[in-house]
Amino acid sequence: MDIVEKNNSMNGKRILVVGSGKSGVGAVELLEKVGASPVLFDGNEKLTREEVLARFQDGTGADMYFGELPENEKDRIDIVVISPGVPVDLPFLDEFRSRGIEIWGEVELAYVLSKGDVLAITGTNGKTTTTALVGQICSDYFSSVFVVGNIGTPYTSVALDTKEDTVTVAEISSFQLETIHCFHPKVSAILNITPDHLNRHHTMECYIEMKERIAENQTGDEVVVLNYDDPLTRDFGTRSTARALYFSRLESLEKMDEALYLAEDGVTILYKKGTEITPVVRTDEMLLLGGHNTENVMAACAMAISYGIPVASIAETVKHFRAVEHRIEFVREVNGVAYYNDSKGTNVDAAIKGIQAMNRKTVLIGGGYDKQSEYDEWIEAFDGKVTYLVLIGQTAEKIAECARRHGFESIIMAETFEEAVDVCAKKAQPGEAVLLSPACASWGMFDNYEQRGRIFKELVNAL
Ligand code: UMA
Repeated sequence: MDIVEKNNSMNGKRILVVGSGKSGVGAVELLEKVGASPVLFDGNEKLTREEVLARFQDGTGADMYFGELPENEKDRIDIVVISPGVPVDLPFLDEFRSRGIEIWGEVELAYVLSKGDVLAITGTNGKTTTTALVGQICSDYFSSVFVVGNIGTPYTSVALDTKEDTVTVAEISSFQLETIHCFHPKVSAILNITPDHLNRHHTMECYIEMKERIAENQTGDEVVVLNYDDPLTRDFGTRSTARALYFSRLESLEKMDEALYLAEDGVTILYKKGTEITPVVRTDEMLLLGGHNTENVMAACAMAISYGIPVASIAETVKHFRAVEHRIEFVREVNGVAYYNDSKGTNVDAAIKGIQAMNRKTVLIGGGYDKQSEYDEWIEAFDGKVTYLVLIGQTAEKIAECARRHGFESIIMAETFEEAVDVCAKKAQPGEAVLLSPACASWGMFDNYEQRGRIFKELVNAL
């Protein structure tokens, strides 16, 4: 089907869009542009037409219903397009199904109305970083690139701007994969699969099945990039219709015909094809830190190589690519000390990843709002790397007590955030790092973690 036919097939159709968030607004705007008659429905009865209208850049003539969808409206609908946050098993969707009406996701709608190739990424963790990186690699090499999906920009919002030579890089969640039909990436990736969103998908089997759908329309000459270190994604490679291209951070895959893995030096990412082995980039040249980011970079490189982008161009982008804001984000180097903003480390698990990612001695800023967490595992993860723990906020005393219980005594209490950054600058030696990764929410001192991270960067930039 070419784009004109696809557009025409929407023309004059009455399409129910469910959910009035970003995806719903994107879908309605797109449908109006292709001559369809969208009807917007949101289950939240508290919403008003004015409130929802304000979310549209150029207004909309769409009929809107909140809370309840009138029976007579149900009879007039040709297709239903749902937002990712809308569960597929809602009873009113079953009613449409029993009438033979198709339920599409917003991603499916965007896909059928788009041109060019799609590179799609899913996985439980690392999707956003990998998507942003693949997007940057593509933007540095091709002229027309869009980065869309779960990362925050609805795919529908760019669909009509795509051309035959456009590359659309899409972060696709399991929610979005539940409602695809034709969606067919040229190259796809599943980074890892660990339990998540089980309230929505009910069982782990269903969650895995949804993730695997990313490759269901791909053919044997197209590539699905898979993590060899994850038993679930490794297993999928033996069943997928697409050709599996594995990457591994933990094992040498030199016996495979084509794969990405680390060289014996532990830092050089290699790409092997046939008898040829090409060094792609060294992890110690990258601004992205941590084992999890090495995996994200390997996946991004594998996708880009499969899509025909030269290794030299990929390596150049990877070396300069900064983390997504507030996630172990490199800020700057001052007097030989590297400053990192991990304000997104709002809980113990995330903060453990933060300190584990540091490859040198670190002065660590922690503390904040008290969520009644226990900090033992975090302190244990310091692993001799933390030279000083600088504490702020409501939890400072509780964390200090916990640290002392674990034999960690190099604690400095700071009254203000400014004082904390100041003391870090004084204590950190050249060659060391300063890391803001507080293991606590920001409330009490800041509006949210974004504000905390931004103020940290301002203070660091003023040093
Ligand atoms: N709604 C209903 N009925 C329901 C459930 C929700 O009408 O049964 C309505 C709500 O009242 C609300 C609207 O749907 O008005 C919200 O729709 P949505 O939850 O799909 O949110 P969007 O604003 O459209 O954002 C979605 C993604 N949200 C979810 O998947 C929950 C965003 O991912 C994504 O960035 C955006 O589309 C653009 O593609 C966010 C997310 O949390 C970041 N994703 C999950 C994750 O990353 O873990 C999957």
